[in-house]
Amino acid sequence: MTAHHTLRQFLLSEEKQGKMSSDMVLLIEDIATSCRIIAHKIRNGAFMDILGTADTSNVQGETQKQLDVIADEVFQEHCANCSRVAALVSEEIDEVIWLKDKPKAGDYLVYYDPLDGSSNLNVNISVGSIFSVVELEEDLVDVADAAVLIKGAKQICAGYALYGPSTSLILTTGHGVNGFTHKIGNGEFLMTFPDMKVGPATQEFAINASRARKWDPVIKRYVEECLDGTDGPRGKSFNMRWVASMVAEIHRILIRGGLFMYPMDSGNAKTGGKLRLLYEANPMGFIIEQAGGKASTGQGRILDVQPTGHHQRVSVLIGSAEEVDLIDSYYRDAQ
Ligand code: AHM
Ligand code: MG
Repeated sequence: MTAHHTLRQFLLSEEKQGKMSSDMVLLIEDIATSCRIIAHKIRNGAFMDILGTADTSNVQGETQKQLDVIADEVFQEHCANCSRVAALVSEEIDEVIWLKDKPKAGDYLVYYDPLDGSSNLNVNISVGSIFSVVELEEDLVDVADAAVLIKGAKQICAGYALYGPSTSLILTTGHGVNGFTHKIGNGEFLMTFPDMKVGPATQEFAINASRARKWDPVIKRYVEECLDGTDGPRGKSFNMRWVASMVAEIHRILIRGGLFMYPMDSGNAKTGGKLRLLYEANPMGFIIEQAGGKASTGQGRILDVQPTGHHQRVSVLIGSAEEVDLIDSYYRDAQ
């Protein structure tokens, strides 16, 4: 049987090679602990009666599940352990959570969605946690929320945990993408997916087709051409998937290629799209780019979008490079 490296062995070896700081090792370990705890709570959620809705809504006006709130508390508690973390930005919390009064350049900002896809919880379908880390660019005399509005291109770490049939932890620190699986029994994350790659070509795409009437002409054209199969301009058959859990869709793409789309359409144009830039689109974009794929808004690279708000939303096209390039070219043609 293959001997798998533990997450700690991997992190310490990366630190030794100068690929990450000792503070980043500690922070990733704290995030991994959060994910272990959340996985346990999800697995036992039905017994604890926590799979349902909380009597609260978040800043986006979405009704929170009890586990959204619990998962956020777990992240807040554990991310605060690393003394270099200056602030947290959570999907579930309106304000930026400042942990330091006078943050210094190089301090970490952690953006996270503690439980993505939580509408899937009570039907026992995969959900996940997403996280992203950037460094503060300058010392702050006073904390100011505008300081967290940093482009995704500056991320120094991103990852997600997928709570599926097994719990996976996928990580990048800008040196490729590596995947770990939580081993039931000893509690370790062991490396099971080293150096993950997204192939350039695919015959699979994911989009919420119930929104088809709201799509712009480019997305309509792209999807119609895929559905035309071997008789159409693409000359090949496409398969379609929709889990309604971005983490599960991105994980599938990392394993076997594909394209994930949540574009801006006439139904979500007022907010700029559905998915959030800082803690959904940016970390997934960084991971997919590090694996050789692409991440675009249709108007440019997601990682180059200058954030204007910490809960900002964005149009998302992520996955195999040939498909993202094709849709980008359709947007250019349409101008
Ligand atoms: P959430 O952060 O409130 O869970 O919303 C994000 C999720 C993504 O995981 C998923 O891709 C999308 O929302 C599903 O949207 P829809 O309800 O349109 O299927
Ligand atoms: Mg989310």
